[in-house]
Amino acid sequence: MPQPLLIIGSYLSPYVRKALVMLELKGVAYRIDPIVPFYGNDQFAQLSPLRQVPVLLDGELVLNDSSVICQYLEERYPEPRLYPQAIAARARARWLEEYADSRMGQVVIWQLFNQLVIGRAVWAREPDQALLEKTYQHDLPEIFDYLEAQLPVSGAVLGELSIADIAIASFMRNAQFARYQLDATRWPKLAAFVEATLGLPGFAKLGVFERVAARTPIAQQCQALREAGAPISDLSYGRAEPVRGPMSH
Ligand SMILES: N[C@@H](CCC(=O)N[C@@H](CS)C(=O)NCC(=O)O)C(=O)O
Repeated sequence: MPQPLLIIGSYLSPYVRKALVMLELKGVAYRIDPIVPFYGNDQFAQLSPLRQVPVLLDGELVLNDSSVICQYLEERYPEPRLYPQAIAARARARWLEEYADSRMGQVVIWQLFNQLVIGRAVWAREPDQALLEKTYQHDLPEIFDYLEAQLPVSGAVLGELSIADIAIASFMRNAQFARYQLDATRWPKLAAFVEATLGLPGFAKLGVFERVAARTPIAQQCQALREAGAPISDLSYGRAEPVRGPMSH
């Protein structure tokens, strides 16, 4: 019998979330090895030369990078379509995904979520208050202004649900985990978009496991997630102590 796909990476990573939402929406069976970033063992480093999650294993195939993985899932499981059919809209979707991965990755993940959550939990490091101030006052509003200008009054950013919505909403979810309150009077379209997109069944199902991961100490997460019904793999590429990868801040 063919092995189900394996995703390596934590439920709390927005890059992992992109791939999981694709799998959920397409109804593809998978297993997950929910290692927290930095906790990959030597075998993980061989699969992921940048020591980053997600990694997708499909039989002998090893894929890195969430965008590569999402594109692969789209081509391997075309239904329902999650990249727009029209060439121009498809290119716009890829740009919005890239904007989320790069700029939202830098600000929402490194400058907010990692400062407030990962820095403390993994490295026992206190947040950089000057950086947080710049993030709240300048960098996040600049991102939200841009997204507000891209969004329609309601519905998906490009009219039909696509990788663009999945990517943007995946990063906004981490802002929520960093307890960021989005001002719905200043960014009404973005606030409505976040609520509607994160309420979709794919995101909502994952939300249950995200909350378990968020409240459980790292060493106990696998067990807690298994008990909560997550499709945890038998084998893990995890290790007990964190180690920085070549791309780490
Ligand atoms: N371009 C990569 C970025 C993935 C990424 O930055 N993952 C983070 C977790 S949110 C990670 O593994 N960080 C560990 C590190 O950079 O050392 C992708 O799209 O998959």
